[in-house]
Amino acid sequence: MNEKLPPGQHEIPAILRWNIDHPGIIPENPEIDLENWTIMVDGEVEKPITLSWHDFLQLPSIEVKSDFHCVEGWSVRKLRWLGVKFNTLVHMVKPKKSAKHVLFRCSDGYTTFLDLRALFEENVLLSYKLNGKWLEASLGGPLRLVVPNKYAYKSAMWIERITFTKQISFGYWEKRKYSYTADVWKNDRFSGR
Ligand SMILES: Nc1nc2c(c(=O)[nH]1)N[C@H]1C(S)=C(S)[C@@H](COP(=O)(O)O)O[C@H]1N2
Ligand SMILES: [Mo]
Repeated sequence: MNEKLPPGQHEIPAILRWNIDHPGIIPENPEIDLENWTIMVDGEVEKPITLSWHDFLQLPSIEVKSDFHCVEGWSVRKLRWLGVKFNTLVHMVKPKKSAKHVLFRCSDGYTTFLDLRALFEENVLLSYKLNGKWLEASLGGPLRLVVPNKYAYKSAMWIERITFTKQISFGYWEKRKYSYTADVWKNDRFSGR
C-alpha cells in the first residue's frame, strides 16, 4: 500500500463517510434478500455463471488493506477488505480474446465500466467484509467491487451482474463527464469529452 495520498486528496476519518450523501441513483440503500441473491457473470466469456450467496462464500477469499479515494477529494485510509479476487472469477468464466471491458450492474440501477486489464491487479476484490465485519448495506453490502487505484465511483456497490464486453461503453458517472480510466495516481478525474 502506498504511504502517500494521491494528488488532490485529503484524508477524512472512516466514520465520516457514513454521513456523505452519494448523489447516486436512489436515496435509500436497495433492499437485498440473501436467500434470493445471485450474481451473474456473462458476456464475452467461455463459461457464463450465476452464483448464489452460498456459492459465492465458498470461493477462496483474501484480505487486502487499501485506501479509498472519492473523486470529490476525500480519502479514507487503511481499510481491510475481505473478498474474492477479481482474478478468481476471471479464471472461472474464462474470458474470450474479444473481452476487453467489463460492465458492472448494481441493484440501485448504477453502472460502471472498467478495462479488463485494470481488474487484474492483485488488490481488486469483490468484497463482502470490511474491517472484519459483514459489509453493511450503506457501504455496498452484501457485495461490492473495490478498485483501490481508481476513484471510488468505479467501486460499484450492490453488484448483481458482471458482463464482459468487446466495446468500451460508459457507466453512470462516465456519462456525466467523469474519467473512464479514473487513475487516482494521475489525478485523472474528468474525461475531457
Ligand atoms: N451501486 C452504486 N455504487 C456506487 C455508487 C452508487 O451510487 N451506486 N457511488 C460510488 C461513489 S461516487 C462512491 S464515492 C462510493 C462510495 O462508497 P462508500 O459508501 O463505501 O464510501 O461508491 C461508489 N459506488
Ligand atoms: Mo464518489
